[in-house]
Amino acid sequence: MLIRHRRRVDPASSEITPRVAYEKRRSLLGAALAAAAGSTAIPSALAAAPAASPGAGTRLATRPGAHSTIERPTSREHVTGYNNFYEFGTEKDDPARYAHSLRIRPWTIRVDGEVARPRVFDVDDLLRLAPLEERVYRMRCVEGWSMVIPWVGYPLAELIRRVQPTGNARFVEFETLADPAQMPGLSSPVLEWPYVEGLRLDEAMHALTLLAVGLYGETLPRQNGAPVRVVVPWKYGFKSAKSIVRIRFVERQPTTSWNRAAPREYGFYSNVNPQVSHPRWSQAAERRIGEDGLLQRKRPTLMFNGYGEQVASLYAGMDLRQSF
Ligand SMILES: Nc1nc2c(c(=O)[nH]1)N[C@H]1C(S)=C(S)[C@@H](COP(=O)(O)O)O[C@H]1N2
Ligand SMILES: [Mo]
Repeated sequence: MLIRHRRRVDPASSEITPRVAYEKRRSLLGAALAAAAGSTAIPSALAAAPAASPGAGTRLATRPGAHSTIERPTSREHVTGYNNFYEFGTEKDDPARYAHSLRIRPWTIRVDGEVARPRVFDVDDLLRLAPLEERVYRMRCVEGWSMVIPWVGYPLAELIRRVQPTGNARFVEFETLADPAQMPGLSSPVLEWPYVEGLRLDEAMHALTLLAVGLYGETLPRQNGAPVRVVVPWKYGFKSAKSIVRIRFVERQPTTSWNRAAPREYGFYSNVNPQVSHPRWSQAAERRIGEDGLLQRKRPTLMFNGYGEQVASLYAGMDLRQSF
């Protein structure tokens, strides 16, 4: 178990992937994606008014949102070709290769627990729940790489206030799809399925936290967590759960998949923090995907992934070495 786990997170393997091999994989992937896009082309009218049931890669009408970084977005090829989505395998190109089997319609999200108005949302209603914004966020994986991704979505708070959390709701648990018929990675016990993540209620309500339904102006590709996921840009990537089927409001801090798999390595908070090393490597620097020439220097990792001004107050008085 430890060996399998080690293989997954050791950043060295991706660092040493020969550039030529990587480029070749990328171009194959690009061709596959182009073919897929052609076969699922949808009339452009949908951009103005999302259809009853748009598939993946459908144009969305968005407006620019707050908090976007001015850094150059990572190429779409990398954003959709270099992924972590263990339900489809543990290699970075597995999600793009295998996620085609994910059925994204019909899709519902059950929202329940400590709320006055529990509800089952159809994903197509979620697409219209609030105005769709484009938010360009830096994202940092615990493995030591980062990307800049132009997400489409709206604050998760929009959904949360509609279900009216009770006074007992202190945490939010996200449960994601676990269907072995659609997800070949579930045959591997690398994590306990379903993949579960969680946030404190105030983190979930924070203006930066998105319910994401798209990227690069289109509905989410399957490998990025279609049809709906969360995006929490000041935390390591694994907090941003993909392909969510249930959101539960609870009183106690939920047990999460990564914390259960390796409690010493993955805490509940998992705020990006260059001062707290992963037990097996430093978190002080990161490799920006797409800039990974062999001579490219790493970038220093910023506290809260550079979003400290917005989120540091959430953790006032907490020892972030203890609550890592
Ligand atoms: N359901 C699910 N969500 C998940 C994961 C996963 O394996 N399963 N991986 C996480 C990790 S480790 C990262 S870095 C991000 C990657 O998101 P991206 O591929 O869209 O960039 O998704 C997160 N969400
Ligand atoms: Mo990650």
